[in-house]
Amino acid sequence: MVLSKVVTIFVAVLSISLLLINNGVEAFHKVYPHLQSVSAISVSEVHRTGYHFQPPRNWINDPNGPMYYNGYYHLFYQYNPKGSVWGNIVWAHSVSKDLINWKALEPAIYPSKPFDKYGCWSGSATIVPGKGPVILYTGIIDEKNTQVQVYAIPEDPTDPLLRKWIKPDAINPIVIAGQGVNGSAFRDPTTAWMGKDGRWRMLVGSRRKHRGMAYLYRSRDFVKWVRAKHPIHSKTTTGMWECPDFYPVSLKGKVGLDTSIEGNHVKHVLKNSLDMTRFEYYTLGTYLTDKDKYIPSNTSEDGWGGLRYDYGNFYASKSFFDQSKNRRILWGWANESDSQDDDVKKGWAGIQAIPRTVWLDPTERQLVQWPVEELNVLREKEVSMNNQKLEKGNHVEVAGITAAQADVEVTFSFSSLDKAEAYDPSWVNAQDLCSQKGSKVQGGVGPFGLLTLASENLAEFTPVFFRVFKAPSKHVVLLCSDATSSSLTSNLYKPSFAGFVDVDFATKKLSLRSLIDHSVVESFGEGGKTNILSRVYPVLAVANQANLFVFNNGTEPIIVENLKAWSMKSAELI
Ligand SMILES: *[C@@H]1O[C@H](CO)[C@@H](O)[C@H](O)[C@H]1NC(C)=O
Ligand SMILES: *[C@@H]1O[C@H](CO)[C@@H](O)[C@H](O)[C@H]1NC(C)=O
Ligand SMILES: *[C@@H]1O[C@H](CO)[C@@H](O)[C@H](O)[C@H]1NC(C)=O
Ligand SMILES: *[C@H]1O[C@@H](CO)[C@H](O)[C@@H](O)[C@@H]1NC(C)=O
Repeated sequence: MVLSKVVTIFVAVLSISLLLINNGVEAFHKVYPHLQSVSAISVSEVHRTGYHFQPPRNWINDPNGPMYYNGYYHLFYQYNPKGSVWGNIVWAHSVSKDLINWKALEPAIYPSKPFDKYGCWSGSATIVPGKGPVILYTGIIDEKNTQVQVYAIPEDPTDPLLRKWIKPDAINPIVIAGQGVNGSAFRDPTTAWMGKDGRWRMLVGSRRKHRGMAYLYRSRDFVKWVRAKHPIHSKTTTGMWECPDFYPVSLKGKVGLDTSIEGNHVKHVLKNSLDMTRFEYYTLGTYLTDKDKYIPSNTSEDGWGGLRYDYGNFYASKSFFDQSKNRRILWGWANESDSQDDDVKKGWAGIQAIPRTVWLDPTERQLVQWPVEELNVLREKEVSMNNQKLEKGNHVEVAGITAAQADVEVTFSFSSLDKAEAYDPSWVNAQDLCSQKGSKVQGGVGPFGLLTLASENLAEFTPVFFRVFKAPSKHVVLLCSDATSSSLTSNLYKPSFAGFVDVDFATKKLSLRSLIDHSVVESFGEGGKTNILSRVYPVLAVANQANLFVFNNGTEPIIVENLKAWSMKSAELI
């Protein structure tokens, strides 16, 4: 790999859009009319990922309609074919046999009808028995961003790649906002499920004033949809609910379930992406099928401080049931942490996180996620470290792999929790705590963990680390992924992302896996209980100048019991 590869792709046609688009009120649809149709002169490769999903150039956001059908995984995603900031959105389409290597097809859905003339926004796929795959998505019908729901099916259901999609005029749009529903806040239909009464159900995200909500619609034939009297769930002060996702998880084991499964052996998950905070949260709960109501469990906080799939940069996520391997898979979008001008210069923006298998933790208090097993086929050179002791202030290199494109799994242990720092009950926000107590603030038990994308002299590094605190009746564990020192470049968003980890300390061990990929560090704490994705843009720690270390900055000595790290091959994205 070379330090800075700049591949010239196109002779630029700098077409600057003269369209005057009203400035979308929602943060995510913030528009930069002067930038949205500026095509890339060249694509800067230095921070492009090697094995995360991203197209060769341009802007991407939400994953859409993921599914497995007739031997292929399909990933659609929001894509600007003309530039590297949001705008001109179509559904790009890629297919894969293994969720890691992808082949790009022509965009599947793009504005072509009065009901989607101003945009084809997010949506979901449902495989309807006897009918095949159906996509429901949000069409934009005017310059005021009025939203309706649209029905699309493959033109030729026998085409294994499902290349062409049609939107029958006779039935579309299938849902309009209707009485009492805010038509400019009415989007992102979910995958549908079938109730015991034989009727299909699906949700559409919305808000009423500041109350976030998911409207419920029912249909017998998937074409005529009627809104239920009550939303399936709503919550005050949470603002617009984007990209709701609603599905069952099994009480036993990691097996995933078809979205229509219900009963005593399952819990349900409701996830929403909060436009006001640009973070997601989910609750676990009970789906009362007779009333078509969802009730979050009393162990799940229903609101801004609730459980998160990921405590970093991860939004607009969507899951699907993979019937070929009986698992549920979660996709999420990670945006950039640089500026729009940087994105225009580098010619691309946005990646998809590595798809994750998701299941219910045996405690039934949270979900657990883990990168799909197929990722392991990209592992090549392996190095390991065993029983390495780390005293306070030590950092030891994990040498011999391509540290800018790597996968590392490590288990740390320690012999006592006595030195854990006292926990102050006012520390309820993990991210604030991490920004106060970064890797440079020495502690008792921790901070210890990995220094990823580190330059040799640690002028740049992104630490991913644990820190253990002692509260009156338990220990509190913090996992941080701190971008503060990630780059010598100023003018970047460098958050100290963090989450608490629900740990049973019987063993005095903590485990961590990090997927390191040039400008992304995607970490899974304690087997996937607390996960954090960070986007970072080092200038020194790039390509073969990047290093990986283990470190400890707490007084309690830490043992690296077992560490395995791999150089990762690049995925094929053609
Ligand atoms: C309808 O939604 C839009 C977009 O979120 C918002 O600006 C507007 O205030 C909402 N209207 C009402 C009455 O809540
Ligand atoms: C939560 O509900 C369960 C029953 O479902 C009950 O046993 C438990 O005490 C409740 N916990 C709290 C904190 O209310
Ligand atoms: C460990 O703490 C010392 C003292 O604050 C600091 O100089 C050093 O940078 C820290 N190490 C890391 C990896 O943050
Ligand atoms: C990603 O970019 C950062 C920096 O600009 C913003 O602060 C985030 O709000 C944004 N996240 C999403 C989901 O849009």
